[in-house]
Amino acid sequence: HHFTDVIVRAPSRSVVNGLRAEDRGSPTYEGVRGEHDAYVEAMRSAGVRVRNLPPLETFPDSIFVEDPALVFTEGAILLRPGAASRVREVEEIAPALREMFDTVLELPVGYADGGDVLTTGETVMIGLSARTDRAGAEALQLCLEKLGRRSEIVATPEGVLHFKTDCSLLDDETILCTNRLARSGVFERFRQVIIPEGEEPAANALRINDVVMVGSDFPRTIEMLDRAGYAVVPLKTTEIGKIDAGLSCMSLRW
Ligand code: CIR
Repeated sequence: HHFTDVIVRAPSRSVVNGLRAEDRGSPTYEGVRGEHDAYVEAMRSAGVRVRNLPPLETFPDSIFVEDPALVFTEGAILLRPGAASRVREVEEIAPALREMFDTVLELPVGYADGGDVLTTGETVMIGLSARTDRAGAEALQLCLEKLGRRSEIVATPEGVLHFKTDCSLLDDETILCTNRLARSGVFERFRQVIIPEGEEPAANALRINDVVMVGSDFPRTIEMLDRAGYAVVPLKTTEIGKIDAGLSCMSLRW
């Protein structure tokens, strides 16, 4: 798939209060902003148009636009995030999506975070997690059907925030993923590139057109992908990593 457009949202000062499963210290606003700026620059260099939405002080995690919505060339879907503090991010992003897409569907029931959704060439994989429940996943399958997309419901490993925390698509046949997710068998029909032990957060990489963006804190993953022939763009994710985020979380892409 060739991407032409992305949506991002600038971090708010409140980002220092972003949700985290385990407290390893808060990120700094300046640090997050630096990582976000570099990300936007890398997106532009990869050849996509970037729509940069304004920061929202009320929503510390709103920089992670991947979670309240899903986008496809065929249309967008407004989701229902599984964290109480993030539910109303949906109404904040809805106007931009209605402006940019003719078709905007709404998840009617249940909960689903975009971070749990991996779009591959053939199917859309929806991972059940603490944020995405079965009711939400099944309702999402009906929305996806309306957009002409096949989908399947899969499991996210215990203790992992989102399905995509542990995987990303390198190309239509190839998945980059952690060993713990590979072991579950969900990617049997793909070629699998396994993250080196100890660099698990590197699994949330992001392929945009000819490049693969990877967290710069993960040298062994970078070297592995480099050797495999991918054009790797290392980006700093140290600060957003403190609030459980990675590279895919900061954009919606189509
Ligand atoms: C949260 O817990 O919702 C945020 N602190 C991190 C969201 C990461 N988003 C993603 O993986 N798509």
